[in-house]
Amino acid sequence: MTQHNETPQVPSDSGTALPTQAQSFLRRHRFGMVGAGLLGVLAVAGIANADPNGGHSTCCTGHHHESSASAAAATPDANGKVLVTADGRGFHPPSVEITKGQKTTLEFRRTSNETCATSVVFPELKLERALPLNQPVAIELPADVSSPLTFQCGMGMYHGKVVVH
Ligand SMILES: [Cu+2]
Repeated sequence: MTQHNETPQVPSDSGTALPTQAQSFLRRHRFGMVGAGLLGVLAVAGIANADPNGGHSTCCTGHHHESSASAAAATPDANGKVLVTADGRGFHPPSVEITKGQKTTLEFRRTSNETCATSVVFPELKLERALPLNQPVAIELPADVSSPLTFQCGMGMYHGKVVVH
């Protein structure tokens, strides 16, 4: 592992992890990054500086945090069902409001291959379900569900939540 022969000494502003992370990111994502190279480097620089885990730079390159966006929470229909789609921007809607004691089913449907949300995880329920493309996956919530109940993609990049009233 002698990587430093051509690498210029990086000034103190960006830390030591950045060059390696940026290189591996670009290797992995070149197929999707044509024409967006500079943008990608800038994005990775931001991720590498902001994320001490570093584990997220390989997934969800177009990730947008949804929590501050128009977060109109969805509520169940007459059958107690809520539809949630997963695509390259995350889960829609990112927030679901349910009524305590009412049987509720979340029906997930992944509508895009351009997403790493190929599964959905409910950490509090210790539940993970695969999300095959364009196939409904129904998850019935337990009656005694705690609030808020969170769900996320398999790598923990996209998040959603269920609030129980
Ligand atoms: Cu992800």
